Amino acid sequence: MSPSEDKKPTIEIGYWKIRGLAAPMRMMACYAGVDFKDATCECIADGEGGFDTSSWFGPNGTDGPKAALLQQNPLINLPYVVDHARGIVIAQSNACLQYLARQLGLYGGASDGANTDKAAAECDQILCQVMDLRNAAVGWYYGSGSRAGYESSADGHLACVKVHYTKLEAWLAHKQRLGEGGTFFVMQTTPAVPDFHVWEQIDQHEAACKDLGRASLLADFPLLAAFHCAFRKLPELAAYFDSPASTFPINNPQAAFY
Ligand SMILES: N[C@@H](CCC(=O)N[C@@H](CS)C(=O)NCC(=O)O)C(=O)O
Repeated sequence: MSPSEDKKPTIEIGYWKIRGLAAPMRMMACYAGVDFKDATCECIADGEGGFDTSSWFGPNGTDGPKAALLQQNPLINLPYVVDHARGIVIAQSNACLQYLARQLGLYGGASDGANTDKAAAECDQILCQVMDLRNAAVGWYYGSGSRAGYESSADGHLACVKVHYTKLEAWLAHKQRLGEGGTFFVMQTTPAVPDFHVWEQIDQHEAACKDLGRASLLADFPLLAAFHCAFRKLPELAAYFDSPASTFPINNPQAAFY
């Protein structure tokens, strides 16, 4: 099922109208076949170096959707997840991803023989590992000061990406050695919650390399390359990849790359 704005779905995913941190959540909902409200806010560049973020913060900075959600969760941020059926409002990406994973049966589970506690611990570790990678990437995209600064710091950032990729590649090799699959990060034949975020980070870095005229980072990481390819072909994700959300910009326009 594809994202919908007009029905009244139980799950609402709120974020900027970009891929950023919400893409894995949108993918998970599509993968599980649940209808969800994709509540997007737009950050608009005014062309003079300013950015209009009032669709989230409100015209006065404290009178937008954020202010209303703050009444329900003092930690509110973007992304957020609301489970309307149960009156639960969640902030912080990993907490949102973990909540969705529990609700949608994407926390590893025992469906292909995995031990549930072991699978959940594996999910949590990979989620933390990929968040380290994402935080480094955001520092590069948004913190380089200018496009020139972004380009000149590319070597440094991409060397750091390779350190993360080396760990993730080794994890897949380890799963293979144990006879526990090795195509996906936790389960043998199906994705679990961290696969969605790892795929998104790999894909964002592939796009960044292409934008800079650089070669794919995956040539040295055959297991990550195979994962990136296998995940993209999952039939359950066809609706997501056919939806506008899959082609939203990667970052907001304050970034050197979006
Ligand atoms: N640690 C938080 C970071 C969230 C964050 O930095 N959100 C940014 C966009 S990526 C934002 O614009 N938040 C809106 C706000 O501050 O209200 C998470 O993982 O969710």
